[in-house]
Formats: sequence, structure tokens, C-alpha cells
Amino acid sequence: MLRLRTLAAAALSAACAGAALLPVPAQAAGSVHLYKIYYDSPGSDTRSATSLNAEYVQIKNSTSRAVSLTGWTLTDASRHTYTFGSYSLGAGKTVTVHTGRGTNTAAHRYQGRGAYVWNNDRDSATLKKSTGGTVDSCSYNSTRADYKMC
Ligand SMILES: [Ca+2]
Ligand SMILES: [Ca+2]
Repeated sequence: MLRLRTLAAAALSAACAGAALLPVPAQAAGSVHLYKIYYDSPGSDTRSATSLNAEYVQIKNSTSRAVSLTGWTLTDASRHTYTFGSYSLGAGKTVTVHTGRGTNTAAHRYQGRGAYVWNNDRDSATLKKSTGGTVDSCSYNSTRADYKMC
């Protein structure tokens, strides 16, 4: 009898251990999202390379896995569109997409434009997957700030 009780206790203990191994809920997994739009670069808007590249959008991957952004698009309200080439955003990493020209790195991508994209008064950024589904969007409507935290 003692032996049976011990077996029953062992079975119950194993069941509890199994419950503790259930997967973490999906909402704790994070996302790829628009993080910041720096729409009014510091100083006069002279269209210099420095000024154009001080205008940027940051995208963050808060998940625990690298996410391929290849073919993803970043578009403003006037439908100026930047398309990511072959690119993977690492787990927990942020990529800065500059408006002007430059050499792409893991953390910095360049739209290669000679004019500003993000209006100083109001605009809207939309991030879409290569398949066209909207991942995130972020709008602003203020000349009092130079950037928007999304
Ligand atoms: Ca400015
Ligand atoms: Ca615009």
C-alpha cells in the first residue's frame, strides 16, 4: 500500500513538472515595430549629405529571433517608398534608415535620396512585409518637436 501511494505521488509530481514546461504566451514574444522618426534634422534643411542623413526612421526588433526584412517597405504619406534589399534585423536590434546616401551596414541603411522624405509638420510612416501586409504605422502632426517616438 505504501508503495502504491509513493507511485501516485510520483505521477502527480511528474504532471506538475510537465505543466511548468508549457510554452510562454505569444504576447510576450515581442515584435518588429517603428521606434522613432527623426523628421526635422538639426539646423537648416540644406539637403547636405549630413542633414539628409540626420533625418531617419528607426525600426526595432524586440523579439528573441532575427527577422528577415528583405523586400519589406517603408513608405511616407506621399508614397515615397524605401524597399529593403537582402537584410536581417537581429534579435533585440534596432536599424536606422537614413534618408540620404551612404554605405549600408548591419545597423544603418540608406534610402539614397537627394531630398527629404519625412515632412517637418506632419507625415505618416508605414512598414509593410514583402507580401504587402502592414506590420506597423506611425503618424505625427507637430512642428514643436523634431522627432516622434512611435
Ligand atoms: Ca531642420
Ligand atoms: Ca513626406
